Amino acid sequence: MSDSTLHNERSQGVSRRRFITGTGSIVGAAALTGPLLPTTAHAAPAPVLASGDRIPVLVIGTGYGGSVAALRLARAGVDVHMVEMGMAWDTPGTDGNIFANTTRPDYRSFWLRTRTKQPICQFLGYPLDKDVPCYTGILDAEEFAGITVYQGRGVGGGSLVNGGMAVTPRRENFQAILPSVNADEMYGLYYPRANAGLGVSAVDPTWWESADCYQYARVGRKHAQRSGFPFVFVPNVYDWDYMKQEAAGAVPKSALAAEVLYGNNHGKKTLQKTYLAQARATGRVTISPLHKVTTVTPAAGGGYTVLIDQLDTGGGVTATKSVTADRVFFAAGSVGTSKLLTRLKATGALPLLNGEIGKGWGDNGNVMCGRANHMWDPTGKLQSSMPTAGIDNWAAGGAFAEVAPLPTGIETYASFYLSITKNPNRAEFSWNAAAGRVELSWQTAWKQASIDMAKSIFDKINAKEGTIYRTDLFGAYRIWGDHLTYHPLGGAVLNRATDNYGRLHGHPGLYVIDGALIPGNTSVNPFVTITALAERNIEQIIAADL
Ligand code: FAE
Repeated sequence: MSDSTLHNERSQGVSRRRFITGTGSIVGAAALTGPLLPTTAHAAPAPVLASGDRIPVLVIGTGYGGSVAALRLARAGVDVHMVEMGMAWDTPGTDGNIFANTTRPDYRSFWLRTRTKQPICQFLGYPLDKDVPCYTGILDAEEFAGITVYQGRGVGGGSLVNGGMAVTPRRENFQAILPSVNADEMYGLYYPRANAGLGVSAVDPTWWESADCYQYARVGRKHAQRSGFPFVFVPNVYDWDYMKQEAAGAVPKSALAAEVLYGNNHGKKTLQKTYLAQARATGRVTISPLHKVTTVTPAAGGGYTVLIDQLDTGGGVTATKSVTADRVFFAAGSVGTSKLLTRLKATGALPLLNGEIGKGWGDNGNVMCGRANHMWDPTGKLQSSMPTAGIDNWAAGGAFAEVAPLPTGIETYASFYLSITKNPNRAEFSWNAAAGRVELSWQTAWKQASIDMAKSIFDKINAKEGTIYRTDLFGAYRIWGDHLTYHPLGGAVLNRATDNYGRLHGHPGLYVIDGALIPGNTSVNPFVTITALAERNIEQIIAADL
């Protein structure tokens, strides 16, 4: 302890000097005049990590779990370094926009691919994928043998690319999924805290009823209700006032210009605008983009040695840094965290992790489909890319279906849905030493359970409306988008691979704080639950460990 404290003070002194030279006097002065807080007298960590740094806390990943950890630790007076393998996404491209449009993918759109791999790969028989320059783009379509897992890459993680649907699950579903967590605390304290921190709000129902851009959702409601299904509005993190101004033509369009999958240039409250902005405002949080953690292993003098590859925008490694951290938070997302931990356990870098590492992974039961409506049921050529509603047949049929946009800019007469189902299958990550990679045991056939559950809604609607499924979205004559997930969950499950607050067994000072903690599904879209659970866990960790 004394050793590591000494190291700490020395390196923080260095960090502070670097920070002041590197960022100028205004921020430096603000940091110095801020309140003195418990763990250190030195206010600001280094702007980017340098090899040899000794730091109190390293957070791997800048998505929901990582952002919550950084903000709360910083507010408790702890200097935090975040490393993010993706880009900062704070600089416009030559077209003046930071992010590419969903309908016109370009070099910014995909993580190190030479050809796009769009979730909907065909339309009206035409293939949609196209060649793009290889670049550290924003959306990763990570391919395992049985499933493609879509994830956000960059400062803000999944918040950069997601639909912003901010759904708190029904309490009984949450209790069934995470029985070791006190639901009173979650629903009384941590879900409200997460919703406030994320800037979640509901769409104005009066505006929604008349807005052209939500005609597709009103058609979705009509069809759901005519078949007797509960249709529920769900909140979102989009700035609704901004969207109203978009609709009125008063501001640059974003949700109404089909921006979502490859980033949103204006109205979405991503983590960059919420948790991470507040974390940075403490003066105690630095973020190193294009830095990818490859190894974490116990350090001789206490704490953990972390190896980090610095990347260029072609994915090449330009430097490898070695830093020592007293505590490391794994917040690399369900897949990122699980892959790291599985490899580090198998290769002996973290030998004391328990046998639950890599287990309990699920796809949140994701399956997509489209329905072909009659000509008298147009869904509108203008569709907001931010969904507002879903069909809740969880109790009766095991499916919650998001009424999703298909923002093509033309009238498609299509209704499109992302269903979240109670798929019981769970996969496991394992280390393939010969191939030098982590594999996932998910099988494509396991999606049949999800298809059956989704059919509990859409077969009935089709029968009632006299309509059919679309077969032109996922490849020739395929009805179901059963090859992917947007919602990876699990792999380092709470109270199994970790204790009941995310402390990894076997290695004190290592924590998991992201979607890897959740055992495979959340019954609804997951980021509010990931955020709320992180809020719960970090509060306990700060109180008990720091
Ligand atoms: P995540 O946000 O994925 O952050 C992990 C971060 O770690 C990423 O930025 C990675 O680049 C980074 N990283 C990974 N490995 C490393 C490494 N080795 N070194 C350094 N950095 C690393 O994790 N959820 C909803 O609730 N509502 C929605 O409407 C919704 N729509 C979605 C739409 C799409 C297209 C996608 C892909 C996802 C959607 N999701 C939605 C899921 C949601 O974004 C996801 O559950 C969360 O982002 C997961 O949060 P985590 O903190 O676990």
